[in-house]
Amino acid sequence: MELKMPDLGQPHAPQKVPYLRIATEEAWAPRDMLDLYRKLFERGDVDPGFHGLMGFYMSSPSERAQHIMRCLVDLDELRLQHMDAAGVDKAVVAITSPGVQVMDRATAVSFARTANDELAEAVRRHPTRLAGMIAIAPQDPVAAAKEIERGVTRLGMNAVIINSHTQGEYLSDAKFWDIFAAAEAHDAPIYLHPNALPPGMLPYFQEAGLDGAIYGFGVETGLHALRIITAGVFDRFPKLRMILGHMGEALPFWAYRLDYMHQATVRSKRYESVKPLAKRPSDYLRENFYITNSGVAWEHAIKFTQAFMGVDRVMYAMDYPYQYAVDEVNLLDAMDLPLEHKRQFFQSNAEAVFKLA
Ligand code: 1DF
Ligand code: MN
Repeated sequence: MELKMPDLGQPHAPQKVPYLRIATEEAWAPRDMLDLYRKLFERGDVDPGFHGLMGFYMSSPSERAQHIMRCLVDLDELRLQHMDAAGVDKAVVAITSPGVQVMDRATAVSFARTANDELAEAVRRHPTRLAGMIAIAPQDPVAAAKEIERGVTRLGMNAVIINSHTQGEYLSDAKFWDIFAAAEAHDAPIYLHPNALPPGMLPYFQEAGLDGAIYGFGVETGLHALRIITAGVFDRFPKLRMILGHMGEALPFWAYRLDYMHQATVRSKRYESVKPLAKRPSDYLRENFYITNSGVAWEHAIKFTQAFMGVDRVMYAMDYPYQYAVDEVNLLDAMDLPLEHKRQFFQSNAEAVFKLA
């Protein structure tokens, strides 16, 4: 069998379908966060990955950057108009990467709160069209845990967004685990979304133009998820659930090798940091994770991931506005899948994971 890459034709409006389309990795930016970013860039000494990412989008005259900046700040007419044109019934919105994770601790804690209030208000304006994820500041794990509680109990949000590493630090470090305890206690899945690469990783990718969504994002976010798994987080918090975009950052494709080599590493006692786990790495992927297809409108990859994860753990995402490609919706509608599996992919898995209905 030949696995063809899809051809994207001229966009045409998606057809009416017997399921709702719920997009689950949709980005927004509070205007005052962008104002603060602007000040950080003017000051000069910012993280180079952050500068290469948001510094680009906020200053480039290119059509792509201008379009993205216009879309990012809107949670009303423009966004709903774009959703209508793409046939997206509901968007689960999260603060765009890196959110508050580049800020100093106190600023990040207060910015996360106001961003969540602002997003909750937009969801109240458009309750049938929007849902939100809770932004937190990992810089202050205790405050982050409280914000998860507030987001779930007061703001009606049922998932948390974390934009990968926080200033080069990974959630595999036990100092962050109050965040996992709160997410588990409130049954709020954590969407582990990409961030710009940390300084030690960046040059090898950036010099080839591969640091961003094309490749670097997936490598770094996949690494982050694996660090969480191998640190034993899911043995300590067995009910904790996480979500990965971009086809699980390719981890399902790695699963066999991860299991084999993890066991070999444990047995040979090669690293002090690699301790035995209760289960295989692939078991945590299948039992504690959900995966979205953000960025990948490719039937073969989606079917493989469904076969690996189970059809109830793979969800639709558009990654608006970074990949606003209306024709991808048509490709996904046309996948050779039973209607019930399409409904799970586009609608009912997201309703269950984000408690939407
Ligand atoms: C890009 C892609 C930027 C994704 C994003 O947030 C993002 C990009 C700043 O193309 O630069 O979320 N993405 O998830 O693929
Ligand atoms: Mn994204």
